[in-house]
Amino acid sequence: MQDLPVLILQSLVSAKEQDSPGLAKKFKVDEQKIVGAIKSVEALGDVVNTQIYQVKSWKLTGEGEEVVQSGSHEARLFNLVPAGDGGIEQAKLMGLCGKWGKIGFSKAMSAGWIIIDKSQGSPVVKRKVGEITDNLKQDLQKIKENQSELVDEKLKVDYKKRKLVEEVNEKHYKITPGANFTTSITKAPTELTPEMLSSGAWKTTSLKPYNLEALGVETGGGCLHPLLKVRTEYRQIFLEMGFSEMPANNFVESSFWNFDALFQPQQHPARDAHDTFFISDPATSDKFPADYMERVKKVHSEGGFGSQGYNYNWKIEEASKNLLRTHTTAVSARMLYRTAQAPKFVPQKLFSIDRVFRNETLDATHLAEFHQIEGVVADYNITLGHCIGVINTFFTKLGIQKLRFKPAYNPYTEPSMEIFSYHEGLQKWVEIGNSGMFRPEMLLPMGLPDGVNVIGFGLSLERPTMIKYKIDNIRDLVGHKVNLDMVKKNPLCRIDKSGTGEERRLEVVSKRWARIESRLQCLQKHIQAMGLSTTGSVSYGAAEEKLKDVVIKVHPDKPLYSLGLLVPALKKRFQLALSTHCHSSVKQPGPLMLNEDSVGRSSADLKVAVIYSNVQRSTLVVGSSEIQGEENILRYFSRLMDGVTAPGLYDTLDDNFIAQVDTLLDRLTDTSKHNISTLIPGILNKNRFLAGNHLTLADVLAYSLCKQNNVTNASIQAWSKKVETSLAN
Ligand code: FB9
Repeated sequence: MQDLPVLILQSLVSAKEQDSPGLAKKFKVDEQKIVGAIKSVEALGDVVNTQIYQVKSWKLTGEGEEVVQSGSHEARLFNLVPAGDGGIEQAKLMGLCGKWGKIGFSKAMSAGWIIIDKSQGSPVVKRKVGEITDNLKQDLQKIKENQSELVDEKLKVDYKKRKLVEEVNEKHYKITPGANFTTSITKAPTELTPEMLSSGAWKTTSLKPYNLEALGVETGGGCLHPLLKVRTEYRQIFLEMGFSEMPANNFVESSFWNFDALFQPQQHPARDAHDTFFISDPATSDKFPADYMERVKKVHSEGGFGSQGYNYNWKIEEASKNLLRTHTTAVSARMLYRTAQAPKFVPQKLFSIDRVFRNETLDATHLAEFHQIEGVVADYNITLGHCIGVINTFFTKLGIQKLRFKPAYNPYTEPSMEIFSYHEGLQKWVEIGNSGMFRPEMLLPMGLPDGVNVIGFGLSLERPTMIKYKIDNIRDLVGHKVNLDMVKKNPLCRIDKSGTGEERRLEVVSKRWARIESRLQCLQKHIQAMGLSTTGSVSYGAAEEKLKDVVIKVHPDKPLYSLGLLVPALKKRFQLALSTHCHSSVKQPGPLMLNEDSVGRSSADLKVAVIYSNVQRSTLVVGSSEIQGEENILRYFSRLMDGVTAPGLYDTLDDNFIAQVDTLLDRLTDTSKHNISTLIPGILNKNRFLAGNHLTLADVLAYSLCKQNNVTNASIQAWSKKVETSLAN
């Protein structure tokens, strides 16, 4: 398409304002193309001013498209019912319908199109009417052609419930001529060339200014897989507890260390190929400490150390078979044996987090391999109590308080316990690990001194990672089907050790809502006191009037520049009477709050009187209630403007975004912790505005705070300019 940006600029000559949907229709191109062209014109500096606004519109879902293609479920079912008295067996009819049969049937029944005749034993469905009109299909057709306004609101809500349509927030652009408006786009040269230097053209050529705001090319760079992020957290916890990491970098292990050393008998079911991946080449190992192997053979076959053993014919062939380790407890066995070789026993706290392999039936939470997290503590006279204690300390550091221990069985520990914790979100006890006291039949053959006990506990890395990143199918976490974006973009794993992460945030948000609700209640009480009802859609009339007659006490050193910014938007919605007064308590009044075409108070429907007075924080007085703080006064005005005039500054944003803006407002007002001269550039960083590419109340407040504190620098200046222009129009 001939140079779209030029066409758009030319369109601004005739009409002083254009918007992206209009331009898309005008130039019969996809709106995204228009948005792209607008962005390239925007990059030319102030040739145009742009403003984003959101429009809620209805879109068909996949199922909605299907209804438009082949008719509503109820219509398709009706057409399957033969006309006349014969009808069709209900069971046969449902057999003919797809998964939409049930909804089609109930809708056709409630539409009075069909009846069920149960008089002949098995129910027969018959037509109740000769023909039908598929209104649903027609309505969806209208929505498909962007004529959703032709469909009744209540019906649209019902179609939304049937997941046939969805409401989408479409972002559109409004553009107006900027300070340096022109229709000719001369692509300013971006490079100083030798020719320019030699020809002297550099003197007259204006080079394209560097766009220091431009987002650099996303530097790919590596990123940690979520599993490894959680591993880092678990490793940190072990190190904090004084554990040192075991070398677990050998996936291939001998049956001896994986099973025999752990006193797991050679006929144990886990040792057959159903559960274990045996290696065909090299099939066997032969490097074993002979004396130690002898002792293992003995304890298995005839017992010893007070144990009767398993009394079977222990074979070295079986022990020499190589396999993919089924648990990192094999590594613990090697490390405990090495510990036992030391001339003098040294207590040990060891951990490992690495891959183990089990030939298991694959399902949504099990693959043939997973990462085992294992902790081992070896010392004189440590008990099961120590085991429980260590495990409690470990999980407390994970923010998991309430643990339960259930007796269990492992071939290499006695007693053994499964570990359970109560999961608030899942509202149930979840098995989060296993543990036990390693058997003397395992420890004593190694040569560990009498009296040395060893506790061990283990869990998987995958399970906590899936919970942390809300992944319910392990194939979305590991394997070739993983979407790399999830890997790249998954947030930092910050295990909230206070164990109240999500709840904490919800608590904060609910506290915030409680505060807002309490403000509302006091306002409503105020209205009631004025003897006016607040129920139903009775217009508040006088009460509402009262709401829009406000006095704002402002300290002259902290003028409300934010209100100044909102005046153009307020004027669009109200007959605004804005006046500035000075209380006798202040010597030097602050700047005048101007509204050049301010109407007289008598004909105004929004009266704002600013009184410079000796107040700590700016205070808005409405009726008998007060709102303290510039950030809350702005919330008040944005509620008054309810998003019609100032799209998306605050109230009309979705909850999460409001919470984000709220956090920004708190940070901006909490000067005890933040100095805005560093805070704002820090937040701005690569964004156009404080909360991203979208102007919000946070920018309005920050703008005012910068002016109040004469904080300025290049990035703040550029951003302030954008805030002013965005709100000026
Ligand atoms: O990880 C497991 N569950 C788990 C762990 C953490 C979690 O979320 C954290 C709170 C945030 C949620 C769940 N399990 C162990 C329990 C079950 O999932 C279990 O069904 C599956 N287990 C694996 C083995 O499956 C055959 C998890 C894996 C497991 C089991 C036992 C050990 C290690 C891993 C062990 C051991 C051990 C025992 C004694 C001495 C030394 C080691």
